[in-house]
Amino acid sequence: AAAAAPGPGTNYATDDPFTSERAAWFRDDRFGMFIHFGAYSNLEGEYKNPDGSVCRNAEWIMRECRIPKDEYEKQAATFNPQDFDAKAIVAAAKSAGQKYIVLTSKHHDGYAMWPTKQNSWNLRDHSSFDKNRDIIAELKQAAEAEGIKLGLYYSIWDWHDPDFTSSSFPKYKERMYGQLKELIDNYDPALMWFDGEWDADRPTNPWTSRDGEELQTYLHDLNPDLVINNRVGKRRVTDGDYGTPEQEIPQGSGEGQLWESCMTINNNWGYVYDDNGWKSGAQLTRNLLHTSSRNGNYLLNIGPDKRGRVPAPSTAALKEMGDWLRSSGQSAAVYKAGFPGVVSQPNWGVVSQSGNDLYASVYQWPGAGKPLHLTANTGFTVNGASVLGSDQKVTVTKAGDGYDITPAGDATNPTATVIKLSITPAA
Ligand code: FHN
Repeated sequence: AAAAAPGPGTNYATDDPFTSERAAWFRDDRFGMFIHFGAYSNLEGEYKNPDGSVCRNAEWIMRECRIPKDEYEKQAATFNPQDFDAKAIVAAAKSAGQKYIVLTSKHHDGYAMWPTKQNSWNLRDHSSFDKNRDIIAELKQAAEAEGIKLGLYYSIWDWHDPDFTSSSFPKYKERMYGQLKELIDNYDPALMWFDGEWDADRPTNPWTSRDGEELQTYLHDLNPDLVINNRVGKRRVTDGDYGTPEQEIPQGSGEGQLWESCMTINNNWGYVYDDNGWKSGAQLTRNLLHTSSRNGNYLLNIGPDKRGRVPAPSTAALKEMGDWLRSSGQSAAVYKAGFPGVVSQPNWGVVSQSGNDLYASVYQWPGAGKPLHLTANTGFTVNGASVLGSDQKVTVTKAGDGYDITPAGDATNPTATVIKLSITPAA
């Protein structure tokens, strides 16, 4: 996945998402929850072949394990996520400080997680789940009650629909447009997160740049405020509103195009019963600090199990992040904060800027008696400095190409120590 490319962020909505009112919430909120949940979750990472051999995968299990369509359909018919608890998921997002949620409404296996009228390959018509429940409606309601925005992921690539071929693609497209209209009419998402736009085979992907432009125009006709990722087209800077690096945190300033880095907490997007590769809360928090200091958003994934339950280590990591953000006002380094125009990023941590406040997050202290040095790119004066959550004195002196910062005594926070500098830019 390409990192956010610099350039004018103009798109087919004819405004610039980097400055538009429409995308203001997305720019400010910085931190979202991704949820990979679908018919694949029912297999929990493992498929037993008729010969007894076992094949392992997460949300790609249908294709990578070459599960025959009728077999995959058979297993999906037993899918019963009876413990899916939208309120608990929203509470987990809230505990992390996440401001929006993006749920996979349809992944590459084509299975719709809402009662679509376009086909019967969906959670209501092809499962053992309560026919009166609609998990997207539940999530929407729970999110709205907590002031959290709902976004929906939708895969263009479809392994299940027989019309997903070059020759009968128009028929598929019609159903796809129908499904997208249902999603917007039923759940009024704030954001659409497309995927599966890339060139691929088995089945080949006939999606073109032109298809992306048409779709974006169609969606903005339905809801002019919709925020859309760049995989609606072919990830050009003009496709959608923002770039989508995946499992990586790009360097650079992020100027010119909005971006959002999506990442897993363990090693898979979809649930895998023995995936214990959990990243630590401190690591995830630093990733979030890093993205905001580069004008990016962080979309952190959870993969509920076949009953719809969120793995406890995910919930714990999310809470750890939120606890850190909430303590001592450290969240100011993230929300509404971005790339610091006035200083360069240091090698001992990251700096973000919000108005005339700089937030220097320290990961690595330079050594006893040595100051933290900040290189200034433009002239400014420092009016005040403090360590968030502490009343210790911080000395700031002009030095070389910028400023030296020295807290009095040990200011170590195992996740990051945030030093706030209030500045006045030179006239
Ligand atoms: O193939 C998918 C993958 O399963 C997952 O959904 C990620 C999330 O960004 N996107 C795709 C790969 O780019």
